Amino acid sequence: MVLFESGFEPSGGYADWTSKEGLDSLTIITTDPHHGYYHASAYCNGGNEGEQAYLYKTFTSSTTVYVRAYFKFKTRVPSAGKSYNMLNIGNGFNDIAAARIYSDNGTTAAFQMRYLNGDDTYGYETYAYISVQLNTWYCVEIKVVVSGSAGEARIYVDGNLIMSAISLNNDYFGNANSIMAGENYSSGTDDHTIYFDCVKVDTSYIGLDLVEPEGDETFFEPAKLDSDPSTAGWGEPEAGILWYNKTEGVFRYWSGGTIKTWSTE
Ligand SMILES: [Ca+2]
Repeated sequence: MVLFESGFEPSGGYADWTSKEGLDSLTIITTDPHHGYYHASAYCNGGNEGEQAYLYKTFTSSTTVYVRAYFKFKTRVPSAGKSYNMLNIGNGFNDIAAARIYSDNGTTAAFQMRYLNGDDTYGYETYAYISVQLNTWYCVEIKVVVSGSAGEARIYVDGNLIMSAISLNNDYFGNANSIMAGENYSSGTDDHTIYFDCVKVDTSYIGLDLVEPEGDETFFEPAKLDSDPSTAGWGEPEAGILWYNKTEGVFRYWSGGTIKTWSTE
């Protein structure tokens, strides 16, 4: 069951999120979307330790929650011994599990998982086999199962499970009912930017966003389509990118992980 979804379409805002948090800069821009027309950009100026610029969303609490988002790290990796925390599942503002990138040398970075295990006590696991590259979109997904003894925290990158912690005691704060995406306690003192897009929360595994369609197709800015084909008596398009297939003469759009044809029914 989908609990929340935001790709910042069709109008480029974040009104569907609960709040923007942190003192650093979080903006919605069109520079380099993973999908559609808009994406988020979180910038920390490096003035303080533990800087924050992120979007916060609460939803119906659940024992099992997945969150998936795409991230592109701009500017620089964390300085030596530091991390950028870009995605969390929590209960309120309390973290249950987080996806981060960590650098031990200030030159290369690795994905890292932080997970609750005990009474406000956290464990860490670092996956050294992927060297995180700048200017590259990564599909990052976290799974948590909340339990006093059989809790789980897992991280998938680009559809591959890379880290798992099981048999956790992670119910100290209660069930999962929130996510945080962007810069949530970035450490180090270097200014940097993280782009993100295509955020989805579900009670089941989400996986990769769909690949770009191939063939004789033309993409439109969704905001323009909102006003145009409605004159033909068609219903409102669902959120997500729309395009026109010239060969078949139909509009198509992404919804629920599949390609659908946009029509009156
Ligand atoms: Ca988008």
